[in-house]
Amino acid sequence: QQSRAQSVAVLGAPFSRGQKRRGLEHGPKVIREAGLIERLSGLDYSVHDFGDLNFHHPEKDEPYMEVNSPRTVGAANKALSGAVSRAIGAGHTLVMLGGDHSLAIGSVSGHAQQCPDLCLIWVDAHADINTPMTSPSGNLHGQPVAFMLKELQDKMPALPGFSWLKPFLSARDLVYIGLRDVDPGEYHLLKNLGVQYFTMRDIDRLGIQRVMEATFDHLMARKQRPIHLSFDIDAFDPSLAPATGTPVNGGLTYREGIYLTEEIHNTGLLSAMDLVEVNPVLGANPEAVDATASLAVDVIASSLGQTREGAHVSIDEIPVAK
Ligand code: Z70
Ligand code: MN
Ligand code: MN
Repeated sequence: QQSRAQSVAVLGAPFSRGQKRRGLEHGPKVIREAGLIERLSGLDYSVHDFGDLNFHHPEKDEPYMEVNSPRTVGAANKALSGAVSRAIGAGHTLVMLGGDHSLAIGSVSGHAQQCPDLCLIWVDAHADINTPMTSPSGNLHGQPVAFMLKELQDKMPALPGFSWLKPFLSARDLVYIGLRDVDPGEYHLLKNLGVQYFTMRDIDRLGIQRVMEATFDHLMARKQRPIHLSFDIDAFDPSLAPATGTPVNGGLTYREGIYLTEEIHNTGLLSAMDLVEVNPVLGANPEAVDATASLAVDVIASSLGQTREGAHVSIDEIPVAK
């Protein structure tokens, strides 16, 4: 039914300068402490834990126009892009643990270096497609998609720290799921570019099953291609994922999120994924942090083939009675 890659690479990106709050740099640690490596090993993968990247932060990084920390974010993503490209080039399915969502710039671009025909499924409460000129916050974690899209090339200023990056993705190769907090400039861009997106309202109308069918119909209409899944934990309802910086009411249920990732696995095309925006400093108590980190592990395991049906570990035969 599905072709399962034999090896998964896990790469931590302890980085938070794509937004203003502290804590996201501890995301990889709490996701690992929630048992990620053990869970993936239990799925019959050989798991290569590449550890956490060591980011060098430039000392002086003045805002450029309204954008905060451009050199720091640019340099971190350049390093991440290279590491992701090498891991995928070595044949691994890549799991990137954030960190803030600006890291998708490096993760998706590194993936695209190896797989130029990839498509991108962005699961998030937010569209993260602001340009530096439309951004209401100056935070780069609200802008990563704008750096990727070829169609936005002439809308993007030359930001210090980003000269290494060329836009590499077409708007038609992108689908959003879970949107419910879209800025006016973002809405204009989504409509203008004709991006396929499914808001929480669309999930209410259609159900998650038809949303997933429509997602794959859109992306695979002409041919099958590798999938990059960029999963922001704030796509989930804040009752399930409280330890994150920008909770927005009315998010994915647990079952919608797991169905979504099961369907991604069932395509057999998942090539890399990001799990971002888990912020242990923002949990109201340890239980809130544990719940969010444990949810992150469930999302990753489900994307990589853990099933509710129980088929993910095969045994040859029922042991005979002694
Ligand atoms: C807003 C901005 C954002 C995540 C917040 C918010 C973006 N659209 N993304 N939290 N994960 O600042 O651009
Ligand atoms: Mn995001
Ligand atoms: Mn978000």
